[in-house]
Amino acid sequence: MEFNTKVIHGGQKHDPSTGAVMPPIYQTSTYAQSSPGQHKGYEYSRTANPTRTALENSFASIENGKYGLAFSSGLSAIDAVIKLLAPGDEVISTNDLYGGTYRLFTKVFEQYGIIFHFIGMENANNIEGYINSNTKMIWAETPTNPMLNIIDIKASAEIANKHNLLLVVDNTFATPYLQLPLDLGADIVMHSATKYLGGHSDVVMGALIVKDENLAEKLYFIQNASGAVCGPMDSFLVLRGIKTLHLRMQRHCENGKAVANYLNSHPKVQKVYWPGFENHPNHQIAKDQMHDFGGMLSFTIKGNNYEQVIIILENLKIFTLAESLGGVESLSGHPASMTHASIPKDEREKTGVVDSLIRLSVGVESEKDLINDLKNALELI
Ligand code: P1T
Repeated sequence: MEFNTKVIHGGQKHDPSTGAVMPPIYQTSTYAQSSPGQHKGYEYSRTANPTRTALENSFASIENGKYGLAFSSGLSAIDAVIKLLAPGDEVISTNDLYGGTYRLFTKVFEQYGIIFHFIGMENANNIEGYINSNTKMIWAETPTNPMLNIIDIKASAEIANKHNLLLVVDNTFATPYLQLPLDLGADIVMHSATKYLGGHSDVVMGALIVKDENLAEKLYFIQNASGAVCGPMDSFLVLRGIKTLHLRMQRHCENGKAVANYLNSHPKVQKVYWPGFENHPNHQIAKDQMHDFGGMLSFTIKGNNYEQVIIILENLKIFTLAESLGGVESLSGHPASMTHASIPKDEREKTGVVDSLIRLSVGVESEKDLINDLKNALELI
């Protein structure tokens, strides 16, 4: 099946009891047994629930994996991955990543003796210098949040393979419509399904997808043992969202390109971060590993003036100032005070998260209205 068919049919079957085309929302915590241990494959909904199973099969299908796992949030999916490790193990992570991931690594898992190295990964060769006998995992986000840096997945996978490390790719910004990390050699794909997979800003959820059975078994064990699962209603909503992922992503990409080009030519804009520009440092890698460039971008204004940025953010009418991204509606964000506030100022400024940086999640509205909205707000400074 091709991707556009997989988002609708991949891993799905009609409900066996009624023929329902969409899986029912199995709002149940438990399942009757005719005798101890005699059941129809479901015992307790932390372990498995049929609506969640349908979604997990869809996750596996769209990412070209074999096994999918759904969690209560993106962060609980990340939490499950790090629980594969033991005290003393080391992780090499990109230094430009979602602030909540950084907080989970540094404030929670460092307490349990896991060591994280945050490095620039724009040049994959940088990774090898940090590998030692305790290194177990490489954590990559590409494109990165919020600087839209691109990490070469294939080159990172070659390094991971050579040193017997797990390569995890947070595919939240790209989605499988744009890139397929497992096909490029990654071991685990992670998503904040809250974003493009759900697509309608009405659910918080996380996803993991793997090919390897052994790894899947370890992760299913952690999913059940730690228990950070999502409910059947949320599973239903994300499954419904995935059915239009290809249509939404196509428009996100078109609008993202239009907005990036508009901002790039605006006299008050200092710099636009978007991987589709030929002068983006890893534009060629983005072209090779992605089908298009997505709907996320960030920009700074000339003079790096915090007050002016606040004026812009307060006066955008169609772009709503809010955390999150990837929904049909356009959102604006101020990473320094919102999504990346948990990263110390000197650390975040090293990667470019300065006070005047604005992040846009470009939605699927009319391109003309989005550009006018930005034009009107920028006129006020
Ligand atoms: O919010 P949650 O579903 O727990 O997912 C965390 C997460 C993980 N990875 C990436 C790349 C993310 O962007 C996120 C969540 N990000 C936001 C809420 C945000 O506005 O950037």
